[in-house]
Amino acid sequence: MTIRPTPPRIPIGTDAWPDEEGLPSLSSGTGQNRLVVVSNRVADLSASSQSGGLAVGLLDAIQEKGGIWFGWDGNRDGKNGGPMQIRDHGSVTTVGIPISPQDFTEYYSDYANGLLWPLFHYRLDLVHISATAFDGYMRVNEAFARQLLPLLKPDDVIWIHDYHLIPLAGILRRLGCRQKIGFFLHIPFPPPELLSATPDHEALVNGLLDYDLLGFQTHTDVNNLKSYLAAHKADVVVKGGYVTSGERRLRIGRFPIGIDATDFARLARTNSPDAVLAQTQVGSPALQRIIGVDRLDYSKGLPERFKAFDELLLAHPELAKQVNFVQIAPPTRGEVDAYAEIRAELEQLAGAINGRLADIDWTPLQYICRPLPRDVIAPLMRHSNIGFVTPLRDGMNLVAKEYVAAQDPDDPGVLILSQFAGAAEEMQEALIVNPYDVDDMAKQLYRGLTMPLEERRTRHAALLSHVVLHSAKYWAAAFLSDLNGRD
Ligand code: GDG
Repeated sequence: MTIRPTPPRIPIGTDAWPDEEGLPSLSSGTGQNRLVVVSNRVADLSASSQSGGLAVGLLDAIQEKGGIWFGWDGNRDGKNGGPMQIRDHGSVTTVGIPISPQDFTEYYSDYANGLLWPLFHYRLDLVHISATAFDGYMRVNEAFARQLLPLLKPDDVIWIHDYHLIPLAGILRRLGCRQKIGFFLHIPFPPPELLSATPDHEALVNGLLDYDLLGFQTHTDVNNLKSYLAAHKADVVVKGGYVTSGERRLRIGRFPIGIDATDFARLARTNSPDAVLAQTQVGSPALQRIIGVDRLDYSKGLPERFKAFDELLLAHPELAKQVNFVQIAPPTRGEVDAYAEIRAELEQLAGAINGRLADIDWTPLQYICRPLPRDVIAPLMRHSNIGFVTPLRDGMNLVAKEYVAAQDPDDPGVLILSQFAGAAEEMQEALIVNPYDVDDMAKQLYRGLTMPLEERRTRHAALLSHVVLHSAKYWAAAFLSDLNGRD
């Protein structure tokens, strides 16, 4: 039987910062086996101080046992099967493999980001179907498997991450790999009727069934896979968290990812020169501030968010010069058309709002379309009255958790959170909104800006205790404990 680590009980109160001591040691669940993490991009450990929850949780886990982090080296002009970049960082070795320009286009741009990303975010309107893209996807997964295999030891535990690598376990098994292999999906898993919009749905789900443990962010995701199996796989038996498929028995579970809240709170309290400068530039301390921080992606609901802010100012003209909205949105995946389109739409909306309202001493919407350092973002979050987190669909959304961790418990801001973020399953004390309902989002913005201190404290205390206890470390320990318990 697998025993899940239990988070410690903590006192809940406005002045109590929950204590992480007492969390399960990773060794409680992972035995002495080496951990091999595989993700699309290999982690850049030299930049670990700037990294978020995913890297933190996984790094702790690999460092504890020793192991490998394996993935694409990030260059677009490599040669298939070319030399791997192997780097030792104490007990962790990173292995980066090259991919060719054709593979970059077919595997990464066209299939992973052009088909799977929109499909899994319920955006059938943005899905592009092409047979060459699927071939490229399978080809790169095969290349991952062939280059990983010689590096594996018999007792290794393998943890594969995300939608880029769904078929990897099946290919490894075909090549003779007998190690335990787990898979975690960071993004949503769609309902069966949406998934079946791709001709490859059966191949994708068969690929999932080659794992020993499948981890998802939410109950909704777990139930969507179960519904698919019930509708499309008559030979597969699902009972509780177990799935039997022929000779294979695997487990499906919900493992909501967390952050290192203690570290983020520390960052939020530091006043580095850049952080101070950023705060003075985004307005006088008397202004109330709304903040959004997202990769520039159509799944994040940014146009609706801008419109809600506009609506707030139309409904409450007295807020002129009293509030501003800072949206940080570093662009990603510029090579995919839909990303260029969302960028143009946001520039147009921001221009229209500022063109109508901005004055010499007030810029209502500051849309910052480039990355900022983490030690600038965290203090900005702390000094913002509203964390505005309204994706149209999101696997989890770590920004919601970071915003809560960054707050001063004695005078916290208010989190406004989309009902379609995975985080909403856990963070019901936020103001939960429908990200398509612009009018209601404007009303909730007003409610957040005028919320009494007592209510803010009560909501924040409940959110904070959850975010601290269900940390990145806890997430990794829970998954690996479950995977290791599989026979
Ligand atoms: C995927 C799933 C799931 C953002 N701008 C900057 C910056 N960030 C950081 C945030 C946060 C991270 O990036 C974004 O995390 P999210 O969870 O919001 O979203 P995705 O990148 O889409 O991640 C998501 C996640 O995987 C983990 O499983 O939660 O649902 O889509 O940490 O703070 N960081 C810096 N500069 C920026 O400008 N340094």
